[in-house]
Amino acid sequence: MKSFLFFVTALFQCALVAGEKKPNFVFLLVDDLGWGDFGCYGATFYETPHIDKLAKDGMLFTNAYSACTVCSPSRAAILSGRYPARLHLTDWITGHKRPFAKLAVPDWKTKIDHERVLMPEALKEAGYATAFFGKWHLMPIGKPDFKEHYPTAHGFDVNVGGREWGQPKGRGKYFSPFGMPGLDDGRKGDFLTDKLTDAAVGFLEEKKDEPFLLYFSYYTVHGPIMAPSDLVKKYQEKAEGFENRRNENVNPKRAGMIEALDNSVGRILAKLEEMGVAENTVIVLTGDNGGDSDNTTSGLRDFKGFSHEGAVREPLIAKWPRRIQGGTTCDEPVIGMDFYPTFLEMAGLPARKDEHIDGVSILPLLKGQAKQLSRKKLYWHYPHYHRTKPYGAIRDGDWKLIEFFEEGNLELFDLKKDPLEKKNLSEEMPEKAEEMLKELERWRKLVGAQMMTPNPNHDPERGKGKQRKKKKTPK
Ligand SMILES: [Ca+2]
Repeated sequence: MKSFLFFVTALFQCALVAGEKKPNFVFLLVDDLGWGDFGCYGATFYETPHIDKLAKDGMLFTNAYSACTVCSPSRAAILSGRYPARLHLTDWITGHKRPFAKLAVPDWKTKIDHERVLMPEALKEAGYATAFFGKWHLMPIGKPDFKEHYPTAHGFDVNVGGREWGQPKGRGKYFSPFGMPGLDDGRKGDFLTDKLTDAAVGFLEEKKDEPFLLYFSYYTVHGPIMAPSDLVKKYQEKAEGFENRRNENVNPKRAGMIEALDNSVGRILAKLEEMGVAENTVIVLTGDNGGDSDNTTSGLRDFKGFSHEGAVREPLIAKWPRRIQGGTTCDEPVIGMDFYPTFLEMAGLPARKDEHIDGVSILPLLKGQAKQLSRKKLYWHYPHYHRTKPYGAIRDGDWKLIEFFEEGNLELFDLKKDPLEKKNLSEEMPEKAEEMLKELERWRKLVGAQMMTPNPNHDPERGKGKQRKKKKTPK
């Protein structure tokens, strides 16, 4: 009955916008993308002309966030419009094991389940063709029933490359053979980003008449850091004599990976133009967590797996001709859960607030109708050990508070005056810190966040380092 009512409402909404064709969506999600990885975000060693052009034709965000500092939770948040804490999917699948640490990790979910209507399912219901390319990483490792967990079980008509892997693990890693579902292995030397782009362009060529969601979830620039030899050579030469004034990452292989990504974006944009659908296509480009080293974040503190800005602040660029004014910048904080309601509103579809409960449509920002959202607070919840110790965080306006769960110690930063989080103000401003901590605790209760518990096996000596023994099983 519920779905029937939704269907009727959807029909009504469609009638309202009759005559206006629904926009297509191209969602480009880059793995381990640092805040400083593109020219339009300050990179000078890496070259990203197509992405820079995309920013020139669209809106660039300076305070866009991923919902987590690691892969799987951020991806689940984008697809569901819900905080990882609410989903109980709070770590990369399958997470680090720290059996002797002070706190025990809660019993979290290692998959995105079927309880919710995800963004691709909502668009599919409304007549969209939906296709997934690249990294999925939202299912248990080592389970045989892949069909139950693949992107095709979650609203995508097509899956090219998505499986349980968090990085390319085929025999050639980023080079053929890839060992990925739906992706032909091509020829020796073929590069994964290029091959996935071939498949994405192939999908576009078939979709002239119906609206589509092309969800391109790049494996790049996650390790292993590998790039085509001509690109590596180009950046080896560039590195000689390069004056590294901004402490940029000058790894020629990583630079080559970024250029291959940029070429991929360029090919997709060119195909949309060639097909005559660019005018009616929304393009969004962002990342799932910070870069994997401290020189990929344009100076922001820390990087992937830590608890500071470099782990969660992401490039975000959105283009939609005639609706988003080109060359504009937005400083309002936005987060991964926001894409789902934003896409629905762009498509003239009714909001599904029971689903994307933690996201808000950022369409008013994109259209230049508003400089700010009414939502002022963002939250993070990471009851796990990684490069960071377990923590929770809240951003409220320009203020950010981090709570470390082991000792309960707090860090308070004024991001406007101190964007690099150098000065912890928690002792100087205990009342502000306390007020924000109360709000963080209130939110955790609201979303049913899973909390850590004292670990009965805690052993301070053995709990210090990594506890995993190297497996001897051949692979
Ligand atoms: Ca990632």
